[in-house]
This record gives sequence, structure tokens and C-alpha cells, in this order.
Amino acid sequence: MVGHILHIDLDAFFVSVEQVLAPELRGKSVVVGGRPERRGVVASASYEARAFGVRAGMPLAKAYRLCPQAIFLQGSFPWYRDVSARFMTILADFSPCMEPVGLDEAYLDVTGCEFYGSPRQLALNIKERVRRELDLIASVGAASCKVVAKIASDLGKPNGLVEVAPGQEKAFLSPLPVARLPGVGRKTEQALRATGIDTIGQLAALPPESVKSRFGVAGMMIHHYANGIDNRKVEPPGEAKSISRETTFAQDTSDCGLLQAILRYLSERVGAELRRQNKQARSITLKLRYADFETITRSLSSKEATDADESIFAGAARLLDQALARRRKAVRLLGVGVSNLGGDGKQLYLLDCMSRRSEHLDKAIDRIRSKYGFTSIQTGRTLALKDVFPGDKGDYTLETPSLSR
Ligand code: TTP
Ligand code: MG
Repeated sequence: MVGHILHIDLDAFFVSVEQVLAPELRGKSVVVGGRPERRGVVASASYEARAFGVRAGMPLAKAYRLCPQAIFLQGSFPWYRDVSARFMTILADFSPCMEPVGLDEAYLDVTGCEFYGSPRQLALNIKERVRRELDLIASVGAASCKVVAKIASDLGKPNGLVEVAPGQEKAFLSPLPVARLPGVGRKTEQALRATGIDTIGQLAALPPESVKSRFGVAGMMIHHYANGIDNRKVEPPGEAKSISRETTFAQDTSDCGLLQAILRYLSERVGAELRRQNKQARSITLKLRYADFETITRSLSSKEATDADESIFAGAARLLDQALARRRKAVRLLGVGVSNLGGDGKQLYLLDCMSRRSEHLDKAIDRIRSKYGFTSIQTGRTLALKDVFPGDKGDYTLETPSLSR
């Protein structure tokens, strides 16, 4: 049976929310990202500003040079989150199989929803409800697989509805530039263009072996996409598959003691989150970014699952030692992650006295921290951080939490 997938993405999301809040901004060049004299980049630009070449990700100063008459706004993230939640609630009415991607975009599997109308009719109904209830414009792509639906919704913007009939995927993709394919960044695009590959059709026609030898496994995925093949399912959000904490230093460092102290702190953060979710992990990952931006990740797995700060730290420290022994360069970013998560399957009788004691200790520390803040209690190693963040009363602000799904 042919699947029917919709990809829905709101037009100029941040800007459009601002225009709902202040209707006098409608029809004007508007940029959300901050004042142009500040450092920072464009988060969202109205289509009027895009006509002058303004794009997301562009430095604000450049956007100002291209379009000095634009209205530059700081943005109001709590609003965006709120509107996003309402947008997702509307979509969930159309199919239980809904996968949000970021704030303003989602996939919807509407296979078997024919009773409620054709994919095209469903897309029209979605657009209408989003307009009526949120006063926003959604662009929709309808196709048999995710990648084609995504490219279709992109192509129709603004206010698009592009439907690709089953069997027409390759013909639809073929004339488009390779950069339209998700996964083709600037580097890959340049590499492809250097070999005379400009369109998705030309990429699709290459023998798979040559794509693999030139671009590796990632290249194979892109090659499949180029041929309109994408077996990814629409996945409703599940539980986190990994938990990680990382930090970028204000100054690059190669001080082993400091790196270890921060590693300990990050491990404790990860451990606390694991225990909060009542999970245990079998794999530990270290992430290092060197001063020259080279980034490596190293992992280790064990048969025994753990949620203990000490074991997470011990694993991460071993990986750090190995990495530093191989390459002695200043470090810019350090991160610790755990994956291969399972529920709390601890068999108590297998736990020896030592690990039971450390388990009690971790939990006691969690309780104190939840009451008085994370840094109210410090383990020996993280005391070194006192000098790095003197007078810090609350949590160290150094970490950027990330939950990947
Ligand atoms: P997008 O859907 O990529 O962009 P958009 O909605 O502004 O414009 P359109 O879909 O019509 O092309 O991203 C959604 C929001 O995410 C966007 O409004 C702002 C935010 N965002 C950033 O904060 N930084 C970015 O680099 C990008 C691309 C988006
Ligand atoms: Mg959008």
C-alpha cells in the first residue's frame, strides 16, 4: 500500500507570530534576531525582506546592509513556544501519527485516513484551521515518503500546497538543484558541483558504488533520497534515547585537572537526569571539540547498565585520557552523554555493598540539590571549578543540556 505523508511548515514563523501580535508589521520587511548593531544572526525574515536577499543564519549587520528599512525585532520566544504547541495540537487532530520537527514543522502520516478526505483535502483543511485559529500560513507537501513531502512543502513556499503523486517522485525531484536535498550542505553541494552534478536527477543516475566511495555512508542516504527512496517512518515523539550535557569554555584549555573537574560536573548532571527519569545507561560517550573546531566523539559500552555518577565519570574519564594521549591540543568544548537507555531493571541482590552505598549517596545528593541548587553540594573534583566560577551561587551556567530523540 502506498503511504501518504504530509510535511507541514509554517511560513516565516517567528516573523509571522510578531505580525499577529502587531498587525501593523504585516506586508513589511521584518527581521527577528535582534538589533542590527548587535552581534547575532537572522532567525527569521519576512518574505518582503527576503526579496532583498536577507536569509536566516545571516549576520544581522549584513541583513541591515541589504535591507536598511527592515524592522529588526528581538523576538519573543515564550510566544513562539506557545503558538507552536497550539499548532501541533491542530495537527494531532488529523492523525495520531504525528512527528514534530522543531517548533514550526511536522510530519503527519495520513495513510488510511481516506475516510476523512484525500491527502490534498486534508492538507487544505489543515491550512484552513491554522489560518483560522492561529492567523498563520502553513505550507504543505504531500507525497509517499518523508523526503519528497519535505522538499514539496519547501518548494511551494510561501502559502504552498504541493502534491507529488505516487510514482512521480523521481520525475518531481529530477530537475531540482542538489542543494534541495536534506543532508546536502554547502560542502557536499560544492563537491557534487565540482564533478558536474548540479541536479538531483544527475545525482540519482550515478552508480551507487561511486557515490559510496566518494561520499561514504551519508552519501548513500543522499543517493537514496535522490531516487525518491526514503523508508523512514513518521515517528511520534517517544522517550529520550540519550541524555547529554556539554559546555563550551570561555577560553580554550588543555589543563587536565580543569578538564577532569568539568567532566565530573557534567557526569553528575547526566547522572542526576538519568535518575530523575528512572533510567539506566549502557553506553557512555565523550565529546571533544578542539580549539581548531575538530570535533570527535568516543564511546564505550558495557553489559551492566548504570545511573551512578561515579561510573559515568569513570567511563568518560577513561575516554578523555585516551583522547588526550593521542592528541594534545587545547579543548574548546567538552561533553558527556549516555545512551542505550533502559528502565530501572536493577536486580538488587546483584548489587554489592559498595555500589548500594554509592547509590544511596547519589540519591541523597539529588535530594539536597533539588532543594538547594545543583552546586550546593560539591564532590572533591568539582571543587576546582570554584576558581573558574567564583561567587557562583546557583548552577554553573556552563552547560547546554541536550536531549536527543
Ligand atoms: P524555518 O521554518 O526554517 O524558517 P521560517 O519559518 O522563518 O521561514 P520559512 O519556513 O517560510 O522558510 O524555521 C522556523 C523558525 O525557526 C524560524 O521562524 C526561526 C527559527 N530559526 C532560527 O531561530 N534560526 C535559524 O537558523 C532557522 C533556520 C530558524
Ligand atoms: Mg517555517
